[in-house]
Amino acid sequence: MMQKTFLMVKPDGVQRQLIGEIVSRFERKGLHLAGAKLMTISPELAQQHYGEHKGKPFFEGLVEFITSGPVFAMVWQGENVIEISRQMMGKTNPKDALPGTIRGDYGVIVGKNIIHGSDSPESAEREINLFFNQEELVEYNKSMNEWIY
Ligand code: DAT
Ligand code: MG
Repeated sequence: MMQKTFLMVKPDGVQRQLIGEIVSRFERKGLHLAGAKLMTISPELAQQHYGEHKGKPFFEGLVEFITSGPVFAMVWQGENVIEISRQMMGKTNPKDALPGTIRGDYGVIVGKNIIHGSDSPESAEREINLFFNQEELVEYNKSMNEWIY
């Protein structure tokens, strides 16, 4: 199933200079970059993005953290990209994330877990539309794709 997903290097990942490392992992996997930008998230956007967590004890801290510095927002495309990218990110809490995953390799605590990724086709569509305009998403072919599919 060809899908798109929304992935984002969080402020901790940007400050720790992990953008290149993270992009590189998805590129080498064979996934296809459809859009990307460095941006600062407004409190309004943060509350919308994390709307499902409103009312939870960590919500205020989560909004404060995600707005605390620039993030690197991305759209990636590929067969089953939502599930594949979640696997590559690792479990939400870095203490449970396996070595070899992004959170397992670079994170320590749940509040600073380096990367966000959509967890379902519905959240992917919602989050892509929240962060990107249609014209910011680029359609193009890479000849390498015939060696991946
Ligand atoms: P994920 O980012 O793996 O989709 P989530 O949607 O359950 O995880 O939570 C969103 C973010 O909120 C998560 O990346 C880090 C933060 N978070 C989740 N549970 C938390 C907790 N118990 N304490 C502090 N922060 C938490
Ligand atoms: Mg989530």
